[in-house]
Amino acid sequence: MKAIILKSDFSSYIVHNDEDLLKRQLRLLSKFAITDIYFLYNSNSIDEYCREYNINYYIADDIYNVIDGNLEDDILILNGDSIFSEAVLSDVLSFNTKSAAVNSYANISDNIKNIDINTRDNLFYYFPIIKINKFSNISDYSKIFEFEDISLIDNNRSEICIVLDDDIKNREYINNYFNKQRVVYLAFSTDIIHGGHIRILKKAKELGKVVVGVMGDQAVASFKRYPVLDYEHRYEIIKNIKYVDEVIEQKTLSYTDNLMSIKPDYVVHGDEWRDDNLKYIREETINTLKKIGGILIEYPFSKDKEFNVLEYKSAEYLSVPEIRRGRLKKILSYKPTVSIIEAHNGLTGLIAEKTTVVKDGKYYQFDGMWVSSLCDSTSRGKPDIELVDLSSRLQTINEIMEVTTKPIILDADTGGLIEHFIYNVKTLERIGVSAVIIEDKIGLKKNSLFGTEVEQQQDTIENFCNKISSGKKVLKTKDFMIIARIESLILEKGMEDALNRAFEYSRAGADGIMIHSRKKEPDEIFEFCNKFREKDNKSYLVVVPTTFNTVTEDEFSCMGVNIVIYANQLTRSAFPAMKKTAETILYNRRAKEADDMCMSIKDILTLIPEE
Ligand code: SPV
Ligand code: MG
Repeated sequence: MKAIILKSDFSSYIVHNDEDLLKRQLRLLSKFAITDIYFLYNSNSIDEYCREYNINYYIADDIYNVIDGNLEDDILILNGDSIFSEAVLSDVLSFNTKSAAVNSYANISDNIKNIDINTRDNLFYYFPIIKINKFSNISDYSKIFEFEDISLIDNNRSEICIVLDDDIKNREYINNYFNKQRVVYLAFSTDIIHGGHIRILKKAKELGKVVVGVMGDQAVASFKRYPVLDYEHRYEIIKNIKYVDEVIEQKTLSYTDNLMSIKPDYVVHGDEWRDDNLKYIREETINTLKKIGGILIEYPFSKDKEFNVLEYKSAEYLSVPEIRRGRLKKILSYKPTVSIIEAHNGLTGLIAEKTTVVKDGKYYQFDGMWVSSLCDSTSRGKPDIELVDLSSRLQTINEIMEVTTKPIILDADTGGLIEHFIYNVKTLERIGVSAVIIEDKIGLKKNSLFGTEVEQQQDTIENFCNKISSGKKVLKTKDFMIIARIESLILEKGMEDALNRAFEYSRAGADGIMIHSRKKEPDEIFEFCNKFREKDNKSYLVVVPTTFNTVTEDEFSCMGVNIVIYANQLTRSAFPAMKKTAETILYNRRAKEADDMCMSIKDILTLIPEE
């Protein structure tokens, strides 16, 4: 890397701490091992300064000759009268595009000019830094200043200014520039602090006082995996990093509240959020910064493989039974209502694990999975009558567990005989399932949504309580939950029976109550929730809104519901789609007509990555 410094005769401007513009530039360049420098204008101090920084210098009078003679190397072109931070220089040097320029900030005074992308004509006069990459292949170097092949790394960075005249205003500005304590804000959601983060923090520190907002667990879990280290741990670690001056909590994904309260000069972030699922937060942050006169600075995101490995390791860690099992209770401790979706194999498990949506600037994802008896049976082509035995159900759970990290609730039908249930509960707890839901029926169980159309028998309160307490007794951890499902409304036994059973089951040790209904209107569910919550504020309340599907999670939340289970929608949507495809192929005696109904071959091949 070589450098060309234009207009170094401005070097007599005092910048800061007795260091003039030229000396400052040479110090920064030598710091980045740039020690071959061409000067377009001579200055008295060149000799002395270059000796101090071990710089080989050359005097030239034509910039194009210098460029032509040094095509085998990257070349940095600087104006001798521009001031820029070390962080900016480091950014320009790391740029791999054809060439890079950096813009200056606002019109500070008439003499310190802003470079605008539209002011091409003035560019030669005003640009602060340009890097010409040796692979640029720019055929006509006189064109480089016409902005054809130049990408701006940022056109709004206040840590650059250009001084055109030595007047009192400029000196004042320069002094303010160096003396003002700038506040730099970063939000951290990560629980694995690696070299990439430290590099960004170090750069942030060069810009000013570093304030880090540590994101709350709920905010983190809303857009990526559940944090391996909880908020308190993460806060403690970040507080003790030497580049961090202050740590505060950022409760939400949105930066806005914290930005409005601390009004930082800069927000620093890796550039990966331009395209990932935080891009909406990025836009919101830019808008908020506009209001407070701050600037967003984005550094290239670290793509080091070793850091990715840490991420895989965290996912692996989260899938360990000990960790997965307790996560449902943890999420319930900070989220009033969790959202659970059915999974019946690895693929549907991945959908439950990875699906995210953004609505009104908020991120949503499912909190866990429901291994439904209906869907587990249906996917095997069997009726939902407790025909699929626990060993087979365990295979399904294992398949899902292999590729996911989220907590699992098992639909264990009636739970079977008490003698069997206590064995099964131990197994489920051991393998990392978070909760089992058993329904208060005996005999040949049929799906609840048949209601009274088929013969179904409800268990006695006594026997079912016995089943619950026997299961609770054999548990080894506080993480695993037994949830009692009440079929009174399904079997039209009345609200009073349902409530009576709910209180009895809670007394027997059930961690939660699932109240089921097959009515389209949610009235009986709401009535139950209200009446139950009048007396019991502790037990978790669970609903499966298959028929009463107009109610939103927020509405359930207001009714005191803690777990909403979407019990069968993946199976119910996949089946008609598959059937239609099969019929279309059969009808046309070829697959072409079905192609529009299918994902592309490329997509299916890359859907599941090898790692
Ligand atoms: C299941 O998903 O298997 C259930 C819920 O038990 S329901 O089908 O509504 O009975
Ligand atoms: Mg079921």
